[in-house]
Amino acid sequence: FTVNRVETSPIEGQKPGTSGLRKKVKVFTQPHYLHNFVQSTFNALSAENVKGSTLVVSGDGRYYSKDAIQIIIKMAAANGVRRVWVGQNGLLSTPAVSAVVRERVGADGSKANGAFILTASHNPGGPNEDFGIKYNMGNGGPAPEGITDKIFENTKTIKEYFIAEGLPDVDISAIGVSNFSGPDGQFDVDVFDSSSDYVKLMKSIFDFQSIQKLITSPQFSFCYDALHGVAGAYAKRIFVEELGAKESSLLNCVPKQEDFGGGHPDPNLTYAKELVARMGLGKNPDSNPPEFGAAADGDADRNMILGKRFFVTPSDSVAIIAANAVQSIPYFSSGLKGVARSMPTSAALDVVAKSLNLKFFEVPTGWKFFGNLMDAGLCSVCGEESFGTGSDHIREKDGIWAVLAWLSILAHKNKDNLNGGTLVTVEDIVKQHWATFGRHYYTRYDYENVDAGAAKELMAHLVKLQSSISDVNETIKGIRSDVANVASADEFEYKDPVDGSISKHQGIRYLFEDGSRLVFRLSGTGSEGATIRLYIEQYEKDSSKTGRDSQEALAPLVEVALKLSKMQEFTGRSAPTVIT
Ligand code: VG1
Ligand code: CO
Repeated sequence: FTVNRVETSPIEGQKPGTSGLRKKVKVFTQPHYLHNFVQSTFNALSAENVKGSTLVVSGDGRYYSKDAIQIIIKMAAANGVRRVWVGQNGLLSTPAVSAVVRERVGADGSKANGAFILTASHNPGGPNEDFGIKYNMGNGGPAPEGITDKIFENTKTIKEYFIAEGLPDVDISAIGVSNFSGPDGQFDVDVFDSSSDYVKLMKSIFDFQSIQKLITSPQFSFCYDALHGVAGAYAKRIFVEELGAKESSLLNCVPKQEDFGGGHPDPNLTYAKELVARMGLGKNPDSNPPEFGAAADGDADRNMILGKRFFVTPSDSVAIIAANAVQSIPYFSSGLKGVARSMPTSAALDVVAKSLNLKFFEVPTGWKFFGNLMDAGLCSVCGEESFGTGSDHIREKDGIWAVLAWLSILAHKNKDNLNGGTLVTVEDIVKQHWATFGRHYYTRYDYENVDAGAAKELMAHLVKLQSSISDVNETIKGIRSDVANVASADEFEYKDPVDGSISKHQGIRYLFEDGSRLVFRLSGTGSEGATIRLYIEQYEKDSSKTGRDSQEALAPLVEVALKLSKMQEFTGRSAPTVIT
């Protein structure tokens, strides 16, 4: 092939958000749109990560992925990349990409320098929905802000990009290496099995034998919903082939990835309706639900954990995993290096960290902030309230890992019960946790696709209020006299303890004297309008009061949040679009 230099000009709005660039497919398919972003990324990387490098390109298989992969292969070749690694059919879950970057060794001994992940994660897919792209570094984690800022700057000044001419489309459905030659010498495309590296890693972390004993025990029952996303392929390999789960325990695990069967591949109580009903919750609940249920999002980095008729909040989930990791998961048997959560995630993890005397970190929203801590050996387990949980085995959150972590805890707690004893259930584990550590009542209200100007005004209003805490407290007393006083209020700012970089404006916080919190943020993953996220949290230490319904327990704080922020006035919305 030869290298074609194509003249182009900047296209507005290519700023990567919380997790890469996400836009409607129609935006991505505009002339030069993807090309500009890919070239701007190559230009933001140091030369050794481009020339002669090894690049992973794959994703969750959503609409436009196959075209995008061919474009990126051709641009990689033209920019001097030595080899591109592609999961079969272009499929790799986000955690599997991270695992491949960190663990895979090519037949010629090569290791990956970085990856393009093609996904818009939990956003719907299809010709009228979302596509997305993000770049991950050689540690397997999302590019830090220093790099994403540079990419964005490059998109504003780009004049040219490079693309191979005479390089045929590569058949990504067949495993094997194709060789080509260009001006810089040889160029290879290596298509490999999408799940083997990931499965191998999981087997090195968990005790598959003891999980298998649990899953195949007649006392236990299991169900997993991939919401038609890329998790399906991994679920079949791991839960059915390795761990002996029944094929019928898999829901929506045959990928319909181009549009996820028309659904919204987000594992929460609103969008994972089928699983929720199967677990005996929500509308039309099944009468005989399984003991354990879980779901993933489109790219399989998120997880929702359910017990029989019981929902585990993600904030509790990470705390419970941290509290039980050393006893239940071989990978952690010599102890945890530390734990971390994103700022809006509840403080359930803080209480565990304190009691186990672990290092603890609070970072801004988005997985990229955990990577530095992990690379520096400061953090083993971390999580976000948005159904993200993971560990330092990779540098992305990991949906199937979280399920295996829960199965490990269940297997450990039930190791003597599987011959007819009484099963310790998911609900038992959570309630026991609350009894020991107290409960953080928690809920998140999302106002999706509101007018961007109105959302900004609401946020500005909340910042302005922070200048007088006594006025805020007076207002609150007028709304609800049974809510504690605000002790302090600010905008969250983070100084990375490893590289000293500072991230400002990471969410508006109101911190109450009794430990309650209200947090307001604008989403950085949407592709249309603005999404306001309101996070509400209240701590209850008294174990006789930890069994309440969370919406009921939080009602006073919710009322304060909505009135203080003038939510309806600014947005015209009387109710959120999603409550988790
Ligand atoms: C959301 C979540 C955040 C998560 C991010 C990416 O971001 O709140 O916790 O890390 O999605 O998850 P935002 O900016 O919309 O609140 V995923 O599964 O979309 O990669
Ligand atoms: Co995701």
